[in-house]
Amino acid sequence: MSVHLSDAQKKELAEIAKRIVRDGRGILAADESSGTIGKRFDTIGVENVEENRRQYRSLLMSCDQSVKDSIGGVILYHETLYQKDDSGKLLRDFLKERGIAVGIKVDKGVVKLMGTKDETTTQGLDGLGERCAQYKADGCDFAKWRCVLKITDSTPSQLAIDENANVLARYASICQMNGIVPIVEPEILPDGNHTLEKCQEVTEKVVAACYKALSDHHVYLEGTLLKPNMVTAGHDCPTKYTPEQVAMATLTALRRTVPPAMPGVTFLSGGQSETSATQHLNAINAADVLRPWALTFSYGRALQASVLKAWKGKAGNVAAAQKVLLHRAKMNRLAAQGKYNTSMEGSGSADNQSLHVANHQY
Ligand code: 5MM
Repeated sequence: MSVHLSDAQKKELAEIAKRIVRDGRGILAADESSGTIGKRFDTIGVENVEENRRQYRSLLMSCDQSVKDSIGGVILYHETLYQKDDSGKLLRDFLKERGIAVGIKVDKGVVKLMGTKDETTTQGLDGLGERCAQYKADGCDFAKWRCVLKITDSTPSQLAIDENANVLARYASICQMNGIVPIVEPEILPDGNHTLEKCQEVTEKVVAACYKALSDHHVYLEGTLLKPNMVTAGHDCPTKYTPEQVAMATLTALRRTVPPAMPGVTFLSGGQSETSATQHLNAINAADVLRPWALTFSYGRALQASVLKAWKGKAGNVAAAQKVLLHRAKMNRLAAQGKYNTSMEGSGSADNQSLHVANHQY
């Protein structure tokens, strides 16, 4: 007997996806695995132990109610889904109360592809159906799976493009069968000295391959979100491009490859500074071209860098750090509506330091 999503299942998936990106809302990617959050904590001298991770994630989740106007979903790491604040309240319940969708990172990291120049695929399919069913029962609405591709003279190889597209599609189909909206994240790393044009060409190839695979796997596009890189020049490219050039290259690549049935593009920040990530998002939404999807943010570093700096691991700084989070979330919501201007930053804490981590794959 063939397996299909019922109309009710499709309706539920489409509603979750639309709800996350409605009216300029975006996603807080707080799903750093324990190794990755350790790198973030290193920058503020905080020890990477479970208690500090709990304190930090409590700060993020218990932010003022008004955060719901800017954040439609938060992606959690497994550990956080079951953590409680000091009063014994589950952190995920803060999100539920605010009407914010609960997301979960379900991939298990990257592994090398034999015979390639350090290229990778992402693992985690074994037992994914059971894990998704449990996450759904535990209140999750959506999931995230990240694949990584690299630009060099000889990469991404066709093998890496095809393999990563297929594993993303397989993951997406398993999520949907369990009532979970999959975020499809094929990240092309910004490492290298390649031009904006080269990144556009590779992004088009990679995203087109993803949509071919999603179609082959009968994934219901209305019940998915895409989390791509913006099209930017390589980190070491000597030519600098304006936000408008980045916006047009990004929109051109997406308009050529992403079906309008897919409701929302939720960009990763990829090591851009907080202010660049916001400026680029604004330029994308201010461009005078047809944009059939919501174009918003799913930032990790670009929403948290100045929050971490304000917190520094001290209980007395929690309220100040939460204000910083609210501010960054609001700036990005405005950018997702094309209404942001750098003068809105005030004398606040926006960070214009690059957040680039070489070969960011962990
Ligand atoms: C690319 O990383 C994702 C978006 O973060 P940025 O906006 O900082 O680029 C992020 O969600 C990432 O996938 C998580 O931090 C999980 O990473 P690890 O490497 O711990 O799986």
